[in-house]
Amino acid sequence: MLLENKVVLVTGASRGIGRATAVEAARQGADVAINTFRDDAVAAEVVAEIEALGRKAIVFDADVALPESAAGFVDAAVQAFGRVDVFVSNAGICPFHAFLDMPVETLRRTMEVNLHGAYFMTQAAANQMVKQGQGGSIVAISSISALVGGEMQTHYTPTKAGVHSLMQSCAVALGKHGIRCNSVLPGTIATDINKDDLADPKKREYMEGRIPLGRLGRPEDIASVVAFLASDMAGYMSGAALLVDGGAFANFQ
Ligand code: NAD
Ligand code: RM4
Repeated sequence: MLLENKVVLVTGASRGIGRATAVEAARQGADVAINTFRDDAVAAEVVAEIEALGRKAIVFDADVALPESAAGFVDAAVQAFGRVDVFVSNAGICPFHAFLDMPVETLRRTMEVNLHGAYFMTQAAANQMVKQGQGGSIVAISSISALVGGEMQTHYTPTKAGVHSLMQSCAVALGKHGIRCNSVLPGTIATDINKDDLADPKKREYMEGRIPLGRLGRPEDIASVVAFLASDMAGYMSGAALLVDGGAFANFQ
């Protein structure tokens, strides 16, 4: 029980890594506030999964790209559970597209959801933690894409480098309040975000072949690392980045 009786907030928690993280937090003893965006039926499933583990959950539907969503999510969590101990910034999009004809709107939306959304949400959660005066833990889902480029990801990789950089600066800004800030850099995890991209058997085989552990990641592979970083077991970690990629990044030569 790494997170016994803690209150954990997760953005983009209806699917993929966010959903697995919310459920893992409950398995580790936390009550969980999940942010979702226009995904009501699936959100209800996540709540049911958390309640089946004997913990409480609330859903807050909002677009993380809007600054007002952040205070709304934190307020809803505080109203339901009284405080915020852990905040996980996970919501993200990656509409794969070539560089030379990248539509302005695709670039803008990707930046606003992935980077501005992480900023607004982290700021709101941090303000609540500072008000409580007992520290806290913030974990952002960055990516291996913070370290390497992607032909169809020129709009996306800068947001993931940005999210990691945000955690580093927040670690500096919030250390005096006992708030730890870290990022997790997943490799390729099979979720809806890359379902179409990996539907091409050649691409999938190529990606799997590059991973020393021989398989794509699962959302649970990331959720367990987030739970560790969120917990007191990682009490002296701040400003760090954990690469969770089955060895893919190391496999160059
Ligand atoms: P996913 O598509 O399965 O899940 C994304 C979640 O974010 C969904 O629940 C979706 O509803 C939510 N979301 C999307 N836009 C939102 C918005 N504007 N406001 C609120 N919620 C919103 O994808 P995933 O793979 O689980 O991605 C989660 C995070 O992990 C993303 O930040 C992504 O960049 C990162 N990541 C994924 C991989 C991977 O290979 N899957 C690798 C590295 C990093
Ligand atoms: C990740 C990483 C994965 C890709 C997803 C969409 O950050 O680049 O390989 O599938 O994004």
